[in-house]
Amino acid sequence: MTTQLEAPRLTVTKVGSALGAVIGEIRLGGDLDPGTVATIRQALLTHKVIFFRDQHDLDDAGQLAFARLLGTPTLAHPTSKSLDGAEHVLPIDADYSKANSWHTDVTFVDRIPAISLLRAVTLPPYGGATSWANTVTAYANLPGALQALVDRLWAVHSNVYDYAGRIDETRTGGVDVKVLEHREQFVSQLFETEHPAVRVHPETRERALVLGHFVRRFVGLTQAESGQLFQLLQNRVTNLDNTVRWQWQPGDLAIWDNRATQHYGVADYDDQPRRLHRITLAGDVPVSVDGVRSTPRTGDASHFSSI
Ligand SMILES: O=C(O)CCC(=O)C(=O)O
Ligand SMILES: [Fe+2]
Repeated sequence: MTTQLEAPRLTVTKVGSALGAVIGEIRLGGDLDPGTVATIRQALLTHKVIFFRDQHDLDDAGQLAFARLLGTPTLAHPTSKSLDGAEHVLPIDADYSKANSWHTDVTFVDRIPAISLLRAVTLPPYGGATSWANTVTAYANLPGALQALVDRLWAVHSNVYDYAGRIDETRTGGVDVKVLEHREQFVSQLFETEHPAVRVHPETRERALVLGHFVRRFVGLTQAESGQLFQLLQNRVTNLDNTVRWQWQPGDLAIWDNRATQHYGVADYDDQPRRLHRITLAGDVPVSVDGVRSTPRTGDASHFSSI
């Protein structure tokens, strides 16, 4: 299904029933007119992740200029290093880390980024797709009894999450020093935040599950109980029927609503180079269905993002 929208020639083509659309007939940059920007923004809210092909002229500066039309860029990351000389650009480089675990970006702070923009820079000859899942439909499709449970549930998110598998590799000498340095920097400052398990999206008013790999446990439950409940809910999010998978090509840019999705970088490209550049836009502090805002427990993220 392709829809012709008001802005001249812009096309929006769904790529799956759960989420995702390709926007065609557009050259991205900082010079788009307000009508086109509004159309892109509406497509993002509707489809949750939108894809643009053939943006071969887009560099870091162009990605940033376009990003500014959609919101206020955050620093690249609360703890990880940005690209040299580009404080808003986070390199996602397989040499340092692979995001092959389902997550929403930066949920360990109170001010979770609203939107992420990811641009292909270096792609492997095979593999390396990214998948996204819709956290609004995941909530909507829960039976009423489970909705009632999660509506009142809160979770502690932290940047010190579970990476035991990689530590094991370290013991046997299997991990590169660059990976270890990146990991140390990632956890160089501890952040812990309490978020509601369900947030009300500030623009669409839709209810969305707030989970992903930064969840440490649920408030009031033991670690073991938290693990079981987390798995039940997280399986609802990442069920394949609730996802879309994108095979990157040179010139691609993906934009996702980080308030309504999780994503996963598929690590099926062996040790070939893969690099993408990410910019995140500032987002609100989540609000629960009964109007209570998330609260930081440890760490101050005000340097990272304005609210
Ligand atoms: O490597 C990927 O495909 C996903 C990277 C990621 O998690 C991100 O850009 O936030
Ligand atoms: Fe991510």
